[in-house]
Formats: sequence, structure tokens, C-alpha cells
Amino acid sequence: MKSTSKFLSLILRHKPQIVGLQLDEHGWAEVDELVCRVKGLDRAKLEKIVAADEKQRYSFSADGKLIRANQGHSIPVDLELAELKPPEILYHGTCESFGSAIIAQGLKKMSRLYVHLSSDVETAEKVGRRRGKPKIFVVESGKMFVDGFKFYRSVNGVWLTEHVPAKYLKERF
Ligand code: HQG
Repeated sequence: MKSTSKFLSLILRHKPQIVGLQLDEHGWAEVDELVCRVKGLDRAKLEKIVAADEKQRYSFSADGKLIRANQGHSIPVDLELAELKPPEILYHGTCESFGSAIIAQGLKKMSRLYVHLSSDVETAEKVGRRRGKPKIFVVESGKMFVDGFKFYRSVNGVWLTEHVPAKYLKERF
């Protein structure tokens, strides 16, 4: 199930074309078409994956006919997220070796549509640990907001913004 979930994330965030699927401008895919195009998948299995996903990465539309990833896209989709006032402080977890580039350039969205931030340090630590020894940055999101930067929160609770200039970052030792 985990590997199907990973595959779903690849299709719904990055490369729908590998199964010949098209997402609409808001990132939605037709459930019937998706289950048809992914070997071994059916609606019941898909519902189980979505419900069991530990990060709640996917959502069905209200009528259950469409599915999309809640965040993490590299393809341009408009998730219609409302701008929100962030908490004073957010966290970003990365790996130690990216630290000096981040201190110099700030946090860039790299291949994704947004920089991903979390409201708790534990989540940032988990994200950072994916690639080795973690390094945590504290983001002065409250100051950024006052300075006019836009923030969004995905339905699964990830804070998103386009860029965090270095002056709003503090290393957490
Ligand atoms: C780093 C996973 C050098 C950034 C996670 C990160 C998250 C820089 C990497 C979600 C940089 C991009 C997103 C700069 C940023 N110089 N490196 N100036 N600015 N970086 O995967 O935040 O399981 O695109 O620190 O748990 O790691 O897929 O972003 O290390 O929630 O649902 O460039 O993906 O969730 O990597 O992860 P990513 P991320 P899922």
C-alpha cells in the first residue's frame, strides 16, 4: 500500500503523464480514470490509501469523483488556497549540508511550487531527516507577513510560501 501511495504522489504531484493522465488546472484527476490507468488499483483500495495516509496527502472532491494531492506539486496547479496570517514562527527542516546555501540564498522552492514550512519543530525534524543529518531553520513568518509576504496552509496543515529571504531565517542549534 505504501508503494502505491508513493506512486500516487508521483502521479498527482509531478508526472501524471507517465500513466497518460491529465490533471485539471486545480490539480484534480478523475477517480475513474485514475483507477483505470494504475495497475492493481480500484476505488476501494484508493479510498483506503487516502484514509490511511499518515500525512493526509490526498483529498477527494465533495462528490467523490475527483482526487488531488493537497500539496507538494512541481507541476503548476492552482489549489485555490486562501491567503492566511501565519503564526509568528514557523520551522523548516533540511539536511545539514544545505545549510550554508540556505543561509546565503534563503529558502527557495526548488522544484516545487512553494517552500514547505511546519508549525511544529518535530515535523521539521522529520522532513530534515529524510536526507541525512537534519538541520532546522526558524522562520520569522510573522515579520514576513507584516512585510507583505503571502502565506497559505494546505488542507493537511503544511504552511506554504514562495520564498523565504535569508534575513527572516535563524538557525536552530
Ligand atoms: C532545500 C515531503 C540549497 C530544502 C516532506 C529542501 C515535506 C535549498 C530541498 C515536503 C535551498 C528541496 C517538502 C537553497 C531550499 N539552497 N538547498 N537556497 N532552499 N533548499 O523535497 O521541504 O512525504 O522539494 O531545504 O515531508 O524537503 O513528499 O522540499 O531540503 O513536507 O508528502 O531544497 O515533501 O513530504 O526539497 O519537502 P523538497 P522539502 P511528502
